[in-house]
Amino acid sequence: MSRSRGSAAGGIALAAAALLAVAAPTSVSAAPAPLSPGPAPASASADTYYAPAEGKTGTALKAALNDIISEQARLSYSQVWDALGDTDEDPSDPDNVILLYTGRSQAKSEHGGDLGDWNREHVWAKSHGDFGTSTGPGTDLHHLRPTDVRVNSIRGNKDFDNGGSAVSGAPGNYTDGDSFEPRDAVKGDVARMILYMAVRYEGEDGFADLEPNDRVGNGSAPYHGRLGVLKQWHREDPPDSFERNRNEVIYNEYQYNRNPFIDRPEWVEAIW
Ligand SMILES: [Ca+2]
Ligand SMILES: [Ca+2]
Ligand SMILES: [Ca+2]
Repeated sequence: MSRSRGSAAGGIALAAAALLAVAAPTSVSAAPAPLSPGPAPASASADTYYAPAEGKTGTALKAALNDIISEQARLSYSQVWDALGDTDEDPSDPDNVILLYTGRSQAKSEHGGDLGDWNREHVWAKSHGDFGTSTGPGTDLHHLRPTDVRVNSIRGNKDFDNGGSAVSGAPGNYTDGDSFEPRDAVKGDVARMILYMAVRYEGEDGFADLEPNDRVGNGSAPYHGRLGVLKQWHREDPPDSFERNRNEVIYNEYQYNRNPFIDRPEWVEAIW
């Protein structure tokens, strides 16, 4: 059992604990490693982090990873704006972020709700389990990305699958009435974000048990599809330096937890 989850705590106590975690992140028991200089992909620190999960597979692995990654600080939804400026910073322009679906590099300051702005995309659609934008899964940086306002709206709460018509203004993205296909360069990112959410949220802390399935049209059920396609995308688009860097930034500076499927891609097949 994770030390951050007291069984006697009620909703108010949990909310207070969440606020405390944000206000004083150094109190998180899993002390983050200092920010390492330069690009630092999955490293020795990640190996130590996963020690309790080593050698496990299937549901035992999933349970061990849930315990590990549930030790985290939690942000408010308003804190997510600045955090995304760090996690998704354009490596060649520190004033910009890279948008998930379009790949556009855009000023960090141009966020908001107007056409042409970037906003906060919930890759695990927040209606799938109805977690909204209160502190919890709705503010978990591991599945939040900057996206073009219009493309975010087109994606809506659709499940992920191959196929459909080209999305104008977002080359390589496709959509139809029940699904969305992101561009090739972020297909694996999307898959690993969905699978992170499935392991992190197991029906505790008052939030739904999020799980992948092999369907589209899941609507408001706490499921996200399609698993078979996501696994294929995970294989075809392995973690790159941008994705590994954002995992490090979230771990070192914001939440102090990691996405296991970026660090250990083989664990997707070991669980699903
Ligand atoms: Ca479809
Ligand atoms: Ca990628
Ligand atoms: Ca789950």
